[in-house]
Order: sequence, then C-alpha cells, then structure tokens
Amino acid sequence: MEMKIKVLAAALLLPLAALAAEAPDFKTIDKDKDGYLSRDEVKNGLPQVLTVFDKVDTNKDGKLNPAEYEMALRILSGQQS
Ligand SMILES: [Ca+2]
Ligand SMILES: [Ca+2]
Repeated sequence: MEMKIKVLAAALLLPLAALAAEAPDFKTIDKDKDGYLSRDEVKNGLPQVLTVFDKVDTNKDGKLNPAEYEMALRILSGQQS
C-alpha cells in the first residue's frame, strides 16, 4: 500500500522536524548564564546537538553562542537520516 508507506515515512521524519520547534531555549540550556553553551550544558540540555557540536562551533572556542546553537538546530532538524 503506497499510502501506508508515505504515512510511515512521515512518522519517521517527524521527530527531527519537530526538534527545532521543541528544542529547549538557549537560555534554558545555559545553566551558568555566561552566554555560551559548553559541551556539558549541551549534553544535559539537548544531547543531539553534541553530534554537530564541532561542525557548528565555527569560531572554534569550544562552546556555542546563540547563533551557533541555532545553526545546530537547523542542521539537526534538516537531517534526513
Ligand atoms: Ca554556559
Ligand atoms: Ca563557538
């Protein structure tokens, strides 16, 4: 049934598509309120971001500023697999 396959595919894609919308706020993850997300803060707040941490840490300071965090969410929510 072609219809069934489409529904299944949509269900599989949903969690990633919903990630950006449901992701915790930057300030919520930034526990020590220094304006950056360390690896530990990311690990506790939204572990999926760790998978793209190095890729989005464009200035290589080992932490994420709000723009870098947004980039991580965009990458994760756009991933197909
Ligand atoms: Ca912090
Ligand atoms: Ca950075």
